[in-house]
Amino acid sequence: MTTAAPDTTELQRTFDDTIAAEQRIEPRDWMPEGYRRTLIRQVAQHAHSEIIGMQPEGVWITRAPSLRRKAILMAKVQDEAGHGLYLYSAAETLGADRADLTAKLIDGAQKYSSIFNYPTLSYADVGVIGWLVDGAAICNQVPLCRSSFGPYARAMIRVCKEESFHQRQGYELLMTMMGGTDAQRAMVQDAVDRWWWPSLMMFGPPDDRSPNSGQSMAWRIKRHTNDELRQRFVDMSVPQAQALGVSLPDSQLIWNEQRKSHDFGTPDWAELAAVIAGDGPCNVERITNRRNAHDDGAWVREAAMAFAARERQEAGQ
Ligand code: FAQ
Repeated sequence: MTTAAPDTTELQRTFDDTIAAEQRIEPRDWMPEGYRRTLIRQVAQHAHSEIIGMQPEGVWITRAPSLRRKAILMAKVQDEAGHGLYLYSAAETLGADRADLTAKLIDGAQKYSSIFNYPTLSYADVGVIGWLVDGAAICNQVPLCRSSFGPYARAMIRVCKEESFHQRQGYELLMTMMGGTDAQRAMVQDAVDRWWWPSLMMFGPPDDRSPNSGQSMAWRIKRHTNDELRQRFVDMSVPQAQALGVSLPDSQLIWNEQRKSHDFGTPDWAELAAVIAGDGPCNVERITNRRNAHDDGAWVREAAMAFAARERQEAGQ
């Protein structure tokens, strides 16, 4: 018996109508190969970012200044692991293989966010990562809760709830330090000076150099362009910096009454390109740590596979 080849014109029309009606594409629905590839690329990069993103703050767990700070930081870093796992699961619903994604991260075939290639030099960095890096992540990810692919959008809802806790803990830590000694205030300002520009770069290249934005917006995977979200982040951060009592390291940052937004300087796009290409201050360290952790965990994966095989065998008997 032969089955008729599916009519892709009809399938494409149903897909386009679903997107136009602001409904969700689900894993079993037909989707164009480009849509599937784009999502696997973005969701995998996002998952890798969460997993690599555990490292800059993770190194401070043993050096946290109090039991309370240690408990908060441990919870936050564990949350990032959880986010990575939801996102790898979302990528699996698109047909990606988890082991293959991990191999691509370790081999450098897939990217992760540039921001995690900068060093954390003092405990104030933990606060500034919470405030600025999680703040930027929220700004980027809240619109992704309306992304057209169901599992990604649903994962984002939970991720964003947890990221807001992360942002608040960072801000609260900075508030505490700003109410402390001159040396503590100087640590906070130094951390802000180092993390401000890399945080702006998290949103990606400017729109006229963002090859993926147009198609991703048309497919409603992305809901805003990189520059729109960067602007939103700057506008959100300026009053927070004022309340905190820190200055942002940008001499061109000024309120524009006409645009009802802040004008700001241009991030160093050459630096972003270099960090993405592997030449950031900590790229080698981050990937080496990830590779070692993967190798060290080989026996756990083998044991889990052997256990699952035995359970299957026993269930079949
Ligand atoms: N870093 O054409 P576009 C977090 C790449 S999670 C590295 O504009 P697109 C939580 C881009 O992939 C942070 N690569 O690309 C946390 C593309 O390369 P490709 C991660 C970057 O996809 C907090 C090329 O440049 N968040 O922080 C970067 O339309 C604290 C051209 O760019 C997400 O992944 C970059 N910054 O827009 C954890 C959110 N920017 O693949 C621990 C989801 C661009 O063509 C502690 N992702 N590239 O070879 C997105 O929203 C988008 O993928 C963008 C990039 C906006 C990142």
